[in-house]
Amino acid sequence: MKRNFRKNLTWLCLPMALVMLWGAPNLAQAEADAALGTPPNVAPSLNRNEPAKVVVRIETKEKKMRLADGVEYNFWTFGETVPGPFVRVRVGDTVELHLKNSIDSKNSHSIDLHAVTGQGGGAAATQTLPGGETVIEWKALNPGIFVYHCATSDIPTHIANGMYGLIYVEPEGGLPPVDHEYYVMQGDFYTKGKNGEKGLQAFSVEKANDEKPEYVVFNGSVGALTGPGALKAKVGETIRLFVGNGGPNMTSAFHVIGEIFDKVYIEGASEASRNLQTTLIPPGGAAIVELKVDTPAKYILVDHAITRAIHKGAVGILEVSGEPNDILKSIKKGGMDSGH
Ligand SMILES: [Cu+2]
Repeated sequence: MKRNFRKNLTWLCLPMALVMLWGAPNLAQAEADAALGTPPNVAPSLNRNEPAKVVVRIETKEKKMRLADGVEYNFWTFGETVPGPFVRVRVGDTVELHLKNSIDSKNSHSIDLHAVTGQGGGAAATQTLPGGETVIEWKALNPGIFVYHCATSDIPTHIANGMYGLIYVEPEGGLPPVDHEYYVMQGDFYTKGKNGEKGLQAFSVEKANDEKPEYVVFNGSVGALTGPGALKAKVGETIRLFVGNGGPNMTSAFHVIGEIFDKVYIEGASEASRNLQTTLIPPGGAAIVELKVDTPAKYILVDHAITRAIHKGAVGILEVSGEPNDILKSIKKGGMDSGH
């Protein structure tokens, strides 16, 4: 009898202890941590018909990473990647955003989300010291694809070091389903050493002010989207690319060699334009690009300001596998085989 009483007491105390440790669940409004996407992956579609309260947690970290073969750079990041995590919410949502700054950071950081209406896009309230955390709550009033970036002085330095990412505010009903969604973001980098100079490279304020980058890349490094990092699809599939530009300075002439964009939500507009070849993506801007891949090939993502692609790194590959067909045929070759 006594033993049973003790046993029952244990079972009663355990849930009480858990509530004390983690706080009582708020049954009035269910909250959920937003799933985040690690580039080149996006966060999954929400499949929600109603707005909700969502919690987004991002940590800023300063981290030495590869910029190119043999070239390292001390990146400042959201979530240890460049670009930072892909955030996905729905129009009408209330978003509680926690910005943590790693204890190991040497600098304060913050976040200005272009999806936020209000002072500094959240930057005024999120200036966060190393080891600290700030929290804002905001209403997602407008649907679309938006850039977020650090806005702590010196702002150009923080952005040039890699502090940017994309947040997608899904419209009511979302977008039509596709086979693949990918997350690509361009950025320009200003190293003291010239392009290709080996070793750990320091940031050059002079080159940034002159807007003369040594590197222009997709997803934070030369080759991030080639080789094992190439985006993949099969013939006949539909692909949606969320393409952002962190800058800080270069406007992207985004193009996929060998494909035509079936749809582009230019600068993230709500209405799509059809059958485009190249779309301009300004620093601090983004577009949604959709294409159906009709024939197998290694399609090449570029900034069509082509020096940046060929000599500064702005190249990615969309590798499409499948049976060859007669959409493009070689009839007679010219004895040279170096075209793209
Ligand atoms: Cu920062």
